[in-house]
Amino acid sequence: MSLPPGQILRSDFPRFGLTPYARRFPSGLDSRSILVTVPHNEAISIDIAKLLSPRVRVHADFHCVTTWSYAGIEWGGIRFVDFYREVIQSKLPKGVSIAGVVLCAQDGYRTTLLLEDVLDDSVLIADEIDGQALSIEHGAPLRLVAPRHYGYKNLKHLKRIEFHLETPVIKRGFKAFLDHPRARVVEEERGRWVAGKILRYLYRPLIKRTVREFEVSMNEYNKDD
Ligand SMILES: Nc1nc2c(c(=O)[nH]1)N[C@H]1C(S)=C(S)[C@@H](COP(=O)(O)O)O[C@H]1N2
Ligand SMILES: [Mo]
Repeated sequence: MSLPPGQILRSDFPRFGLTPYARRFPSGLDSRSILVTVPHNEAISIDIAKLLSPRVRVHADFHCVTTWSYAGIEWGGIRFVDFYREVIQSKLPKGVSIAGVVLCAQDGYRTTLLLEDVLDDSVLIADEIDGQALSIEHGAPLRLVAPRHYGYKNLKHLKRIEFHLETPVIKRGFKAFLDHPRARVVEEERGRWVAGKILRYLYRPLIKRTVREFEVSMNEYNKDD
């Protein structure tokens, strides 16, 4: 199997992220509702389970910016592009065109994607992994799946999607350096300003500690239950 540049295959699919989020867990695991905002409109709540958009299954590999990859996941859900056509397009005032989205998660994590990237056929709002309901580890109850983009664009515990007229900017200063507006895996867009080839070596040493921290937090959460 051939991997994208700089990636190393793992045999497991770890719970992962930025460590401040390791101890934050989702609630409302049975709900498939998200809040949606479009310009010049009130936020609306959409129940994904009630949409006409067909359910699909997509096979994909997962690539974290820190250089680990996990192969052969089957995600289940609806295509973002179908959701966009069914729910969003009719709510846009005439002449208005969307540039990008801000995705917001229950744990406070946020990320952005360009509209053209999020409307790609491979992008899902997913509620299943390998034929099972999404686990807490991998983003319950809903997660964005964008397999052509690094893991950090694949937001877990999705609670709100904002549609913006301008390319959204949510990270400034040092944090902006970690966040590429597109983060395409084939282009090795790991971050801004510094080449992906260099970032490989800065990120790789963080993997072990991060996996451990997320694992410990998950075990503590399960113990309290
Ligand atoms: N809500 C939320 N989504 C998130 C993160 C997070 O910390 N919180 N981390 C991101 C990063 S950096 C990665 S690599 C993937 C990890 O997904 P996994 O835990 O299913 O392996 O989730 C992404 N989405
Ligand atoms: Mo990541």
